[in-house]
Amino acid sequence: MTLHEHIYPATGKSNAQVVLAGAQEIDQAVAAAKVAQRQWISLTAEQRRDLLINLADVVHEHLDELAALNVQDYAVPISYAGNAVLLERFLRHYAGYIDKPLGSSNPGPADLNLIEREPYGVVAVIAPWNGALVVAASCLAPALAAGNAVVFKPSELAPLASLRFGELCSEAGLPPGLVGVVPAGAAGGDALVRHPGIGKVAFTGGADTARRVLCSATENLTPVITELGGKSANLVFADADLDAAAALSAHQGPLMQSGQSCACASRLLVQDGVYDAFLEKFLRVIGSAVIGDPLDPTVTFGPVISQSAADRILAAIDEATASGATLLTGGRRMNGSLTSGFYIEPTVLADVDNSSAIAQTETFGPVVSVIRFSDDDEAVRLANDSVYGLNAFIHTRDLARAHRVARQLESGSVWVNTFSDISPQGPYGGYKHSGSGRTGGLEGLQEFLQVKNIRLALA
Ligand code: TXE
Repeated sequence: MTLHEHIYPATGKSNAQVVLAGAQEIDQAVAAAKVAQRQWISLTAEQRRDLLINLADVVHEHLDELAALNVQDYAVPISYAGNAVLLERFLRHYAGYIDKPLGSSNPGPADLNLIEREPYGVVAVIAPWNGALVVAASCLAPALAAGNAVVFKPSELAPLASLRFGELCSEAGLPPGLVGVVPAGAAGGDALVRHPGIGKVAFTGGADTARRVLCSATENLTPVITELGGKSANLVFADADLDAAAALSAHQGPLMQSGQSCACASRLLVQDGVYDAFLEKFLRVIGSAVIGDPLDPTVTFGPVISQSAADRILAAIDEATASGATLLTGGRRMNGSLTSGFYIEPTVLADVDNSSAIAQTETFGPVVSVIRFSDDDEAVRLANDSVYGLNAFIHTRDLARAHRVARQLESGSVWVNTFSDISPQGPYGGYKHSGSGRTGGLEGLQEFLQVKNIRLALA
């Protein structure tokens, strides 16, 4: 294990010391999880259901505390306190599956043909820094509901809310070790993926890291589901409600979590006829963002995660303008009282070529690239011209067009006249380099169940 200084992005100063797990601590967590899983699966379905509901109740009682820890984790404004609420919703949703029939039987020629669904045993859930509680919701909740134990590894950059959640699991009465929270960096994460006691890995993070995870998982042929990055296209058609589209696009683009979201609508495609009118509204909404202390409930825009992230994002902006993009707003590190934090102005670039680096690479910061299009076919072509395929957004009053375009977009989720309001009722996940597998819905539960076919001769 190692001691890690956690840096608070709003001040650039340490706000906690965290013990990061090494291979030994990972091995201990997996061993404890194996014992706990046997206890867990020996309970009745009603007992497991009631324990998950109990955990949801305990999370509900601590929403404010978890929201405050989320701020300490990655300086997301307290006004965006949705992560813990989502965790409670997913826990309640998946608790509801536990005592419901998931198996089935098929007519066989002369035998009893049973299809049963069984847990993997111990599941490793690896979370990114920008939403550990969201990943606890989308991956840890269904894994538990499916009868697994979970070793949960939050990022070294944002371990605090997850550590508290681990304590709440004990308070809720879950068997000790059933949820093992082990903050760690790449080394601890790799030890977890390689561990022979892990039955399945649910990885959420960047595509480059996913490649390393998939390679390591081959050591034991451990199955992996991945929820990765995005470069989501946001299509504004001429018939859209421009005021609503501007507000949604600003929120889903540079403002929400300062653009540090896999669902960030970072490529804004605007139809020719409304280009100027829409941009004026869009820039006005961005200009109304309240930038400041994330603990101030009126603040809607905070810093990026680290000094290195700030440097990376500013370099990407400079490279884009050097390549011909026009800077419409932003593009600089904030100064004044915000200088010590990693604050970058909300940034909008126009005249962006869709084949350029800024349009093809996940920036993961408050930067949106604006691209014009003339008709539906060009909008679809531009939107699909990306290695990513996580989200796409459509703004139009013509729902026949919305459905026609949605069917052509190469992305796992399409949002029409709304923002990415992830919920437990719908499967969420990516096409192409945005990952495989789904979280949410019945699909999200089945990711953590193995299918067994039992044939019993009755004659
Ligand atoms: O990812 P990283 P970050 C994506 C988002 C962006 C990334 C940002 O689009 O690409 O996540 O999060 C651990 N073996 N999503 O910077 O660096 C690391 O410690 C095992 C998509 O954290 O890939 C961290 O816990 N683990 C998502 C985790 O991997 C390793 C929504 C991710 O780290 C490792 C949110 C290794 N070799 C963000 N190296 C969605 N699609 O829903 C690092 N880690």
